[in-house]
Parts: sequence; structure tokens; C-alpha cells
Amino acid sequence: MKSRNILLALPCALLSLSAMAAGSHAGNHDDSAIGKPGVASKVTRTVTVDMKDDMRFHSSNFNVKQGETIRFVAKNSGKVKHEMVLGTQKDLKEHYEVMKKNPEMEHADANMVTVEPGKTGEIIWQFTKAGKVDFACLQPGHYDAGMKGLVNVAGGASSAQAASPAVVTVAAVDAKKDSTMVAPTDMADGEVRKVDMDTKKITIRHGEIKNLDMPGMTMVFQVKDPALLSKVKAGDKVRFKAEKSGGTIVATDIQPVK
Ligand SMILES: [Cu+2]
Repeated sequence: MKSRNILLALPCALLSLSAMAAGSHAGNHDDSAIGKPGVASKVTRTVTVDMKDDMRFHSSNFNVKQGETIRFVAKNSGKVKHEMVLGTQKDLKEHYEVMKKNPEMEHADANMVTVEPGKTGEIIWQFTKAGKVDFACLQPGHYDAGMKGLVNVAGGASSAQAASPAVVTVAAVDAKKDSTMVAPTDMADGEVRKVDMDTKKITIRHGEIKNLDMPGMTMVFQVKDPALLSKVKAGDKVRFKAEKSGGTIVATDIQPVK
């Protein structure tokens, strides 16, 4: 896995990662369908999205041009937790169902931000494809109540998308090959994004977690034993086991993959 990643051009690293997740779960969120994580220096516009307890985004409709990188400043002026998640309608619905089953889950993908009451978060996203990109709050009950919005991406600008699908395909095949080499089905593949010793939490971009019926995404896990955190660091490929415990999801085993 390591040598293969070096072969991939650096800008493709994120794409191949999302493909890793997608590869192990058919119908999982395909970042290329909605765009890709944006770079702060390329932001062309900043828009504010106010999330309120009336279960609406203010505003909920945006027009952007293909290729544009937008900074969404997501402000929570309500009294309950809200989040803004960009996705296809299908992905959002799928994620919403997972959220309903696991209300305590904390996810941390680049296409989403979860915001505590009174706080502000942001998403920097590049819209690489013309069409419509949905967004929604996937907190239980909120999506059903109509907490959703739409980004209209007007076509025209040519973007450096041509090379991407090939890379995604290659990476997806790789991920499949890797996952067939994994023997125990309750161990999921992932890559560590962040290790937080203070809160005893670890952020992992992961493939499907079969025993939790959870598609690939980036999630923040509590760990059963803080000693697990000393074995890994950001960037490490890991296999890990996650289980439900007292309404939250806990990583009970984390093994670095060499
Ligand atoms: Cu909400």
C-alpha cells in the first residue's frame, strides 16, 4: 500500500482515499460526483449559512460556477447541534439512516461540518462538476423536517477533471484487492487523520465497517484503551475494530498496517 501511494501524484491522494472508502462499499459517497475538498488559497467566495432550530438553512440555495471553490461559513444560531453535509441526495439519505441508528457518531469528512450551538464551522469545497449538489443537516429528525439546501453548479469552466476518474478506478481496484486480503471481517480498513491524546479520541478515514453496517467515511472514535493511541499517528494505515458501547462508537482495537 505504501509504495503504491507514493506512485500516486500528491493531489490525487485525497481522491484515492475517498475511492478507498468507496471501493469497499458499493453506492458509497463518491466525492467526484459533488466535487472535492477545496484549498483555502483558491477560495473565490465566502458564503454564510445560518443553521437555526426552525430546521432550515438560511440561505438554502446557492448558485456557483463549475470550478469555483466556496468557503461555507456554517453558523449555528440555534440551541441544538446542527450540521451541514454536502452530497448527492442518495448519499445524504444513506448517511441520514446511519446517523439515525448511531445518533452519537461524530464524523469528520471534508464535505461536512458539525457545529455546536452558538459556534461556527466551515467547509471549503470545490465544485468540479456542473449540476446540482445537495446539502442537509443529518442530525436525527432534522433532515426529515426539511433541513436541506441546494447548490446549483453552472457548467462552462473547464477543470482538470479528465485525469481523475482513471485514478479513482485504479485506487478502487487496489482497495478491493486489499480488502480481500483482510481476513477478519470485523476489522475495518482506515487511515489515521488525527490522534488526540487529551480527549482520547482518534479520527479515522475508514472503509465500510461491516459489523456496524456503516459505509466508508471519516469518523471520530473514542478508544477503549488510551494505550491504543500510542501505537499510531496521523497518516498511518490501520486496521481497526469498532463497536457500539453505551450509545457511542468505540474503537476497541487498532492495528497499524505496515
Ligand atoms: Cu440540524
